[in-house]
This record gives sequence, structure tokens and C-alpha cells, in this order.
Amino acid sequence: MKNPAYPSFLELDITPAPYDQARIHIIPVELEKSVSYGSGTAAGPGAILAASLQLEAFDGKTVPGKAGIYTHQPLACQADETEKDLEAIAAEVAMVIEKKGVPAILGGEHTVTLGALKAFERTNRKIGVVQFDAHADLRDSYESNPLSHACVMRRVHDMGIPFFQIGIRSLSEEEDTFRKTHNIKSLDAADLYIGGIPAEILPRDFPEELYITFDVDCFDASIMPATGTPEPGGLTWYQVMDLLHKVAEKRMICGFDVVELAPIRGMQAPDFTAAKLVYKLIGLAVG
Ligand SMILES: [Mn+2]
Repeated sequence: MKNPAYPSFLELDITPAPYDQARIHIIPVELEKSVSYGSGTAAGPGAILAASLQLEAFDGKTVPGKAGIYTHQPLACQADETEKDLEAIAAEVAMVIEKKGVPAILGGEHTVTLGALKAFERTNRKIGVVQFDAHADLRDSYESNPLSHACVMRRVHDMGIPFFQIGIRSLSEEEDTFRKTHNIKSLDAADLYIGGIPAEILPRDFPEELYITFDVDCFDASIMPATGTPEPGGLTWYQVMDLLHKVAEKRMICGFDVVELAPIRGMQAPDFTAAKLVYKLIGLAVG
């Protein structure tokens, strides 16, 4: 459902840029079709935008918002088939790419990533995906749905896009086998806990242009309880900051999404955490 009451990202501190001049394009996508446990991700984009009004525009070094932020009308995603919703996302993202903007998708369930990646795939640019997540999302199908949020990275694999997984701590036997068979590279939550954060994270031959997909359940459930499938043993805020900086250090962020926030009524901290994460990603993309 269209919600004209949505504010623009950070609009109290930074005047929203006109469409043509914005570097960052916030695209709220209220997709919620494949819920496996808790529900409420359709309310995620609105909660992030509302929380963004409380952000500090200065990030300690610069004001990333000065690069220009334009917030799109929310995509309602009520087509009877998910494929159609993904095409709608792809069309919106394609327009942003054409204007040399950076699409920043706010989910919604994790499936939204596939819409954005379809748009990049059609440009023939060589991009790599970095996935922050508690779950591997490598099932071929889940509850008979190949477009379930539990299958998103398997579909990315099908698209032939290289990807790297960070923070994983929950996967099925099938997914474990798939990872080994296809030599999927990752830095799992247990590796981080035991060995810390390595100096270099991505393989040398990983693409220069990155699309970051951030499932908020990558964070520990203590700071991110507002998600459908929370998992203990997750990452702290500063681990995520460190990882993001290292991943983006020698590379360019061409787009990103923050997905699976399912706001809890009366609890602001997770919404604000997600909004601050979005602003950090904006900073890295324009920096
Ligand atoms: Mn996920």
C-alpha cells in the first residue's frame, strides 16, 4: 500500500536532493511474501525512514548526506507473482543506475535483492555481492518457493554473480554441502568469534564493484531482536563497522540493501540501528 506519510531519509538535517542530482537513491520496498517465522518486514522501510530523522548528519568525519539523497515512493509489491515485483524493483533500480546514482534498497524481505541485481545484470557490469546475514540463504527452494527469502543467495549463484558471505551461523545440511561443492567463500560468525577480523577479507580476484546486501539478522539478536528469524551468536555494531570498512577500502560500492527489519512496536533501538547502518553504507558509497 502506498504510504505518502513516509518521510525522506534524513530530511530534517539534509534537504532532499532532486532526483537528477542525487547520488543516493533510497528505494523503500515493502515486499513480504515468504515469511518463515516472525512477520512484519513490510513495515521495515517506514520504520527506517522514521528513525533516520533522528540521525546525526555528521558521521564524525564528514557529512555523507551532502552527496544528495533522494527518497523514492515506496514500492508496494502486491503483484500476484513475486517475479512481477522483482521486475518492478529492477525497473526502478535501472533508472537510478542510468543516472549514475547508487540505489539503496530498504526491505522488506531478502528477496528484494534479486530485483536490484537483475538491473545490474542487464548492464553487463562485473559486480560482486557481499552478503551480511545469519543464514546462508542457499536453499534451492523453501516451502516449494524458489523465490523465498531463504533461497536468495542460491538465485544469486544461478545468476553467475560472485558473492562472499559474512556472519553466517545457521544453515541446512543441503546448504553446507552446496557451499563446499561450489567453493563458496565466507567469514562465518564462529570464525569471527574465534579468529577475529582478518586484515583482508575479500579474495584478491573479487570484483572491484560491490553490491552489499545486509540482512539485519547478521547482528546479534541482543541489538537486533526486530527481525523474523533472529539467531544468537551474531555480530556486534563495531565488528560490522570494521568489516564494512575493510570490505569497502579498496573497492567501490555500486548499490546496497538493508533487509528483514521487522519493527517491534514501542522499541526504537533496532529501527535506529538499521537507519544508522544505512547511513554508514551511504558514507562508504560516497566516500
Ligand atoms: Mn537473509
